[in-house]
Amino acid sequence: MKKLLLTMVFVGAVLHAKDYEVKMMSWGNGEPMIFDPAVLRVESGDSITFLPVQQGHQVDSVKIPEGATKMHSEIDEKYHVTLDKEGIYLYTCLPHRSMNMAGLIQVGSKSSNRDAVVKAIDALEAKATMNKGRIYRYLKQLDDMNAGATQTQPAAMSQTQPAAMSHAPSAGAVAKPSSAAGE
Ligand SMILES: [Cu+2]
Repeated sequence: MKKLLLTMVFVGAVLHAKDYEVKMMSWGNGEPMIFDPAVLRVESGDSITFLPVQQGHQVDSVKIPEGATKMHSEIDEKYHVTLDKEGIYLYTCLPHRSMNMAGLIQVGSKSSNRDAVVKAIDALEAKATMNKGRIYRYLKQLDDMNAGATQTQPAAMSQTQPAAMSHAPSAGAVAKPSSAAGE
């Protein structure tokens, strides 16, 4: 019985992890050279899939939480990454770095590396020749998300939740005791 319970807890934890999709685009939301969505707030253990929906883009981390794994993809690669260190991840598309093609992901509720991220954003914004001010706007969005995180989310926000669990078997179905339980 203990084994069964442990199995159910484990399955529950795996089902909880979500996968988010970020599109890499030359044109999106009326703007050139953009990640969509460019600002995300996820939980530790969640993953992101970067989709090369238009050509010529990739992902490179600029600032990440201490101990986190750097992000790096090839151009036009579909790139999947699991984020398990809490904090803010600032990333960019290297070929379009000077056009402020960048994004922010906060993992968990801690933003302990925010100062380092702001410094890195300052450096990017100082060199930007296009879409100036865009990453500051993203940072503001993230701050707003964090400020609202303790309140009830508006109904419109809930639609941005990915349906990661729709194809997964239910915990009940997986946790059925097998006749081969060796106890
Ligand atoms: Cu790009």
